[in-house]
Amino acid sequence: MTGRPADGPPGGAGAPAAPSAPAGARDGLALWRRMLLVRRFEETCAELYAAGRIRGFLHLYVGEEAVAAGAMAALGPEDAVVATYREHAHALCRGMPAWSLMAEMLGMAEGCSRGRGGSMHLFDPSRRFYGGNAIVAAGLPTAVGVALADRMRGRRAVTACFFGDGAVAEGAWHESLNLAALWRLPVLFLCENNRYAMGTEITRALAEPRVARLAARYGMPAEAVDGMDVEAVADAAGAAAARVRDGAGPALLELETYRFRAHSMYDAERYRSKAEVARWRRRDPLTVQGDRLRAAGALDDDAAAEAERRVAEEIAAAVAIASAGTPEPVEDLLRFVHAEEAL
Ligand SMILES: Cc1ncc(C[n+]2csc(CCOP(=O)(O)OP(=O)(O)O)c2C)c(N)n1
Repeated sequence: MTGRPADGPPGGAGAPAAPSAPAGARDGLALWRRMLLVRRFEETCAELYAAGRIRGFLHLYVGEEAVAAGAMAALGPEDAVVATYREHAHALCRGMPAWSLMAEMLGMAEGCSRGRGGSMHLFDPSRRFYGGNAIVAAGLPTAVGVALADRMRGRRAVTACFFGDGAVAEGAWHESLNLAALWRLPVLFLCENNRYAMGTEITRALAEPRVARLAARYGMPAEAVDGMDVEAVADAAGAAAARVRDGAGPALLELETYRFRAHSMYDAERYRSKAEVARWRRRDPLTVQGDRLRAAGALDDDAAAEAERRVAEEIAAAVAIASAGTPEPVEDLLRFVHAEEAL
């Protein structure tokens, strides 16, 4: 089969027992489960990459899950999302099925971008998910454009725009914040401040390393938030998104987080110490939320094991479906290079 199935897995066989949770849920256990799905999905991607089944670049989000899971819980289906090249978590938390992402990773025609985009270009217009983007800061002008289009069409929607601290040193970042503030566009800027842009530590790249302070100079409300705590992210994003949706203009959250793994699959990590990584690992967002749930009596060993089992099942089904997919036929290679109508 060469077509792209709308939503159900191709053929139905091997369908996940539990489909990916829809975006927008706001309950502590659901947030923890969503982070668990992202973590295990990416661990599986790392294995498939090592086995040579995923090619090209692969940037993992391990350690940063609270940001995507928490922020996405503040959005509804009418809102739009623009992500970066480290966007598996954003896609999963937006409710895209794991199998369509996995098929994309393996370069199959059934993948969410027909196997042409790979890890860095996940896309799903049916969920208003306007993609990952390989170019640092390129999502910001896109997000401003989407927000402008929504306003011109009279839609009451927020565009959530994720980007890294590395994007802040780009001209496009400043142009986008300026225009969004000047025209009071409904953009929620979400800085995933993991302290490093590849091997460059933030204080070596930014004269003002407190991104929220920079954003405030453009006249928008901006605050720094603990990005290892999914509840803190969801609270801050919920409040900010509500103001943006009500027409108050753009806002920015600087989510302080950390990536536990290398920048991409190959990176000697000479720019940071093992002790620093170990220090941040003690604040693993899964542990922070898991401990909170256990203390409240909402999670125990049995429930955790059951959640692990369901996630493992969903991912195994995703890999099976993706593995049975169709590599793009050679005769189709020039399709979509130009709009179909133009051919
Ligand atoms: C315009 C542009 N310049 C340089 C690069 C090369 N590059 C890829 S990732 C990266 C670092 C980006 O760091 P950050 O925005 O903090 O995101 P993170 O990787 O930390 O999630 C750079 C410089 C690029 N992809 N695009």
